[in-house]
Amino acid sequence: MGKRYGLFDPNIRLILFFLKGYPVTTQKKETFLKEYTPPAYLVDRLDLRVELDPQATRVRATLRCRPNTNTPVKQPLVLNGEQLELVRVALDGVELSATEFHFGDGLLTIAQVPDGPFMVETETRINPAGNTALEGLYLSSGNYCTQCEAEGFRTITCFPDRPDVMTVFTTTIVGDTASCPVLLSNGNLIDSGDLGDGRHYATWHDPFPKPCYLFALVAGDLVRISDTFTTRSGRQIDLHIYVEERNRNKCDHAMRALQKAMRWDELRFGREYDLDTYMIVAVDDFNMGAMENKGLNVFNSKYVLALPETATDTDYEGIEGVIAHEYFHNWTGNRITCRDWFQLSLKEGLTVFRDQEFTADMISRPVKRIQDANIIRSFQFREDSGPMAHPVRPPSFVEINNFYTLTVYNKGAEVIRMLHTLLGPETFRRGMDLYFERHDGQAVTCDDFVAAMADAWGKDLTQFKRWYSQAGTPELTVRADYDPAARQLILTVEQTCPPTRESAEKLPFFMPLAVGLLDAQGRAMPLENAPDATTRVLILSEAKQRFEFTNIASTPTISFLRNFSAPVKVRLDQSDEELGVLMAHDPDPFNRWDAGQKLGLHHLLAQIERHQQGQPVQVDDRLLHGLRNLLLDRDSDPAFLAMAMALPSENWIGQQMEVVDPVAIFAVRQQFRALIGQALRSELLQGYETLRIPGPYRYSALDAGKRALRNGCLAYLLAPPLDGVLDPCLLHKGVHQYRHADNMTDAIAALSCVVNADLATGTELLADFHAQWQHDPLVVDKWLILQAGCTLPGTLDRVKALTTHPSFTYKNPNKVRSLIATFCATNHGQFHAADGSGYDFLGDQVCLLDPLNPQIAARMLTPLTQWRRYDAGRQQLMRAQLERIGSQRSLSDDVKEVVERSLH
Ligand code: B3K
Ligand code: ZN
Repeated sequence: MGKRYGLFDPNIRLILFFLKGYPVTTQKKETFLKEYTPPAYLVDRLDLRVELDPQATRVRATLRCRPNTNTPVKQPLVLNGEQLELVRVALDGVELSATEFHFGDGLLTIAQVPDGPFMVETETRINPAGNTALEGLYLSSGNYCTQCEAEGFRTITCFPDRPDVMTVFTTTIVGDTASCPVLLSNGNLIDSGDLGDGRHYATWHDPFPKPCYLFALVAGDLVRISDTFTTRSGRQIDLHIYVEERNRNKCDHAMRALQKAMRWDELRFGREYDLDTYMIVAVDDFNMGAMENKGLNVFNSKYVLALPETATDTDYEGIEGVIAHEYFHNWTGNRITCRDWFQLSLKEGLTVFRDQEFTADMISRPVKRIQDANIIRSFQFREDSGPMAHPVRPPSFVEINNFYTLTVYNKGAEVIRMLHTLLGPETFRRGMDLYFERHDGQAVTCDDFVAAMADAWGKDLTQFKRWYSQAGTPELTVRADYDPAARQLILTVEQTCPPTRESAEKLPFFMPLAVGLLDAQGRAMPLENAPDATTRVLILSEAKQRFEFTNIASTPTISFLRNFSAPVKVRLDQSDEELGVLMAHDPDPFNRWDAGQKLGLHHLLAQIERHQQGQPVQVDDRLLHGLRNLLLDRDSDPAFLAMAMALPSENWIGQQMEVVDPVAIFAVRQQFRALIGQALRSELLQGYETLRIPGPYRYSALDAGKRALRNGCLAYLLAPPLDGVLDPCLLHKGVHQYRHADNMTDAIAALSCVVNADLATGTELLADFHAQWQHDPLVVDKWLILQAGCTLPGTLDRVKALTTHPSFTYKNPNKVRSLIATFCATNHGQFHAADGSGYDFLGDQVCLLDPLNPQIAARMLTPLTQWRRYDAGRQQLMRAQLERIGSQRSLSDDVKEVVERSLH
């Protein structure tokens, strides 16, 4: 028997011991936007000296402070400081006695400070090896790294840990020469040397004032991959990616992505990089994707490392997008930052919009738009209708880490996109330029951003700002009345928005609705007031509004909400015939895709009802006909066709149901896939053969699209019939592809098909896969994902067994996400088993994770927050788990906030 890990891992017990050793901080209170007050003191300069030691790192800080002129009344100096041991405090060079300061409840308070500028020095001790929360300074694979956003800096040293205090940092790192040959921090290296005692040091100076959440420190045994970038003004920037030796050969794609992002930001937004060096460090243990620390990004290795044989096309695309996102933060986030954390979307929504635009230019605009709209509809809408619903600018929070959400990020990006649609690209760009010109070097609010846009546009955006203050997804009801005699179409649009925590009554939103009309033959009808003659952008601002279309020669088919021009739900009755016209002819690719989704949804929902009544599932000919046309389409982008071939997601189907029946949704969707696989067998086989790409693997958008479509064909062919056995010839195709693939995309696609079709063969191939890749953590994640996502019976038991497998550890967030979140958040058919076993499992996992890593524990809880959407039996079982978690003796603020919001 192998070594036991998991709960009984001796290392974990050691860590629990260290956690207990920390001073206990009291429970956080809810913070409110309306209570914002400017900082009483600013810190112009911070000199840090960090002497690294795994258990006892010594941090000496010198803060040059001055009173903030905006605060009239003299106040004590209050610095944040948590989970650290305070050794010494001095004011203007004089050590303070115990009565001259107070340290407790996460704050260091010095009551008496001089009227003018003054200097505070502190010495603190911290324990990076005991830090499993991965916030502040911690160790990953033996290397030191930091994560300070949002409030991690206060666990490194005492400081006003708030983004509106912007400081010039100079950081000296002292470390063991042998184990930490590399010592990095933000900005430029200004000094380094040997200390003669087995240690060396490096001093970094960052000339750009920044909030402390952008501070970073990295130290360890890393290799450097370098290249350069020449800016449009001719400056040469050194680009370095730091990784562990074993990953040296996996950085080419990330480096190219960085160079592309740098060029793109110059061309599209006129933004040039400012420092002389740009560094990226890849670490395996990281709570999220990456972090935009000034000049020194720290990345989850998942978003840096790629080789054709280890990374899929999706990974390649993800790397390009995340590298770009963090790079774009240099202007939207770092040079112009947030005044307070309520303004998080100021940087995140805007930066997501920028990375979406970048990826659209790198791959395909329609494909990217469909992907992003899918995220909103499948996941953000769900968040918006659950207990964690909050506006893009939340009015309050207990733990800010719980508000790094789809709403702040992705809906925030949709809000920016609506501005882009309303203003048009040129005016939008002028608004961006104005924003940069006005606020460079400042910590500002979402209001400041919208003001720049309003000024560039010359119109008032007061009503538009409701998107920042009202949560919930607006629902539009659209009625179309065509009068052939008057050749007139009237669209009547009504908007409502369900009540949410922060506001029961919603005022109407202001939004652009892009609309086109098609005639019976599918031709675009010319429209008056339409900039491109066929798409008109209606501006909805009232609760109910009428829009007239004149000179409309025949009954039109309406293409509503083109390009998903607003993040809303739409009710517009359209027949299958109309959807067929849109599916075949809509010049707007988003709506062409969406028409197919609507048709699929319509049939799936009807069959789910039949299934619930015990009747057999059938697939309508119209749907098969539509899918066949897609398979025979040789003109469209294969990536688009791959998405059009996919059935609506289980989440999206669930959102159309009054009471979500996850098991029925899963079963019917599976049967649809199997029935489609049988009915279109020859077309799918033909597609599978003709889409084969000759030659070795190369990542390109076109090839990735072809692989996606081809693997989509394979997935339909291998969809297991619920009441029968899969044709062994087809299974063999999957096995063959897995064994002969020269790249991870094709290998994993085939393996996934086999694992979900035949348990015995799947188990055999999984063992082979593990034997081959057990030393590559990112590939092991894929191995876990396949098993946790397996839709054949018995997955929960296999997942439980995997929690004690040597390849799994609770200390690595990627592993936890791969195993636990894949099962609980994506394997709906099994997680929602009526006996509550899935919920019970998640309850256990959250309790187990919370003392180790509260951020990750709180994320894992998401599926349980949705309990109100299910039938009474499931509601009770899910609720019971939330209550069980809530009753744990010591619970993090992160998990407590999610549990409490979910139950009350
Ligand atoms: N700004 C970071 C996220 C920090 C999350 C803190 N819990 C990554 C990003 O959005 O680019
Ligand atoms: Zn970001």
